[in-house]
Amino acid sequence: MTEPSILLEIADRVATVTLHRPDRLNAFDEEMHAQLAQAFDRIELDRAIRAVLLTGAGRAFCAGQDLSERQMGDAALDLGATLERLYNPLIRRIQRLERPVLCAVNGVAAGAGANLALACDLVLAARSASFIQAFCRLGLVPDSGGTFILPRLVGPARAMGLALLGEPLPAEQAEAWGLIWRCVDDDRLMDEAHALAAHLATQPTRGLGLIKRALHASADNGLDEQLDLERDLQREAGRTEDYQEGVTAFLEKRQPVFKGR
Ligand code: T3D
Repeated sequence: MTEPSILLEIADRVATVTLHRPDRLNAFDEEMHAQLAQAFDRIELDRAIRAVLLTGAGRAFCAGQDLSERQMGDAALDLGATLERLYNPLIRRIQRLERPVLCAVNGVAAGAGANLALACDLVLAARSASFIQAFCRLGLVPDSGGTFILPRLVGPARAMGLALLGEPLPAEQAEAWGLIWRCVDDDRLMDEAHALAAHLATQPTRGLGLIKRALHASADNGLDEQLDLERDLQREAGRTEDYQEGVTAFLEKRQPVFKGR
């Protein structure tokens, strides 16, 4: 029987998704894309899942596109079409999922693998991990949201350097530059990632989803539009059961028990 290229485990309201082609450094082939899409289909439908943890099996997080699928010298190969069909929907659904998506970068993250990690809401990386905008080495353009996300996270000068040079950015530097949330010791990565995912899964899920929506929208909005959006989203948040619980628990001087509703 062939090994699955995506592992999906659901426990205690957390869905853990593992990219699982370790001998190819978890590079994306068509089958891994298909299995990852199925995993997200399941996560989107299951409202009991309140946090997602994405990581990689073996020594790498993800080496981007599996280049052995691109050796055929096919003049008709349309990479725009593969972005449209495979990578772009993946990035969009991570950003639009109204539940927190945490990425544990366990090793090198290259090409679309780097930008997949950076599209997640919180990124923890092992100290030995690195991020490589490998596209320029192949004559390609950073994709999977890289040209949008990188300059917003690290500023235009560093984004340009990363994209034009394709040099590995070590996890510690990535943290210092504000590219990721935190760099942790390798042997602590998965414990810290599981603990953070478990925490997120007990929080006011709808409120967290609205926070995601507001912060993503701020990339394109002016202050006036953003103030209007905050008004609308706060109205929605204020109607949740979790808001009622948060206020009640505060006044009763106890820990809140949020239900994600
Ligand atoms: O095509 C489209 O649809 C457009 C979309 C493009 C999106 C993209 O992601 S383009 C960018 C593609 N990715 C890369 O260019 C990265 C290629 N990989 C590397 O540069 C290096 O492997 C790493 C820096 C990631 C890691 O280096 P290292 O020295 O730790 O490992 P290695 O020895 O290079 O790799 C180990 C094995 O994984 C090796 O196979 P082998 O020799 O043991 O049989 C290597 O060929 C394989 N591997 C690594 N990356 C890929 C890969 N095989 C296929 N595709 C890969 N991307």
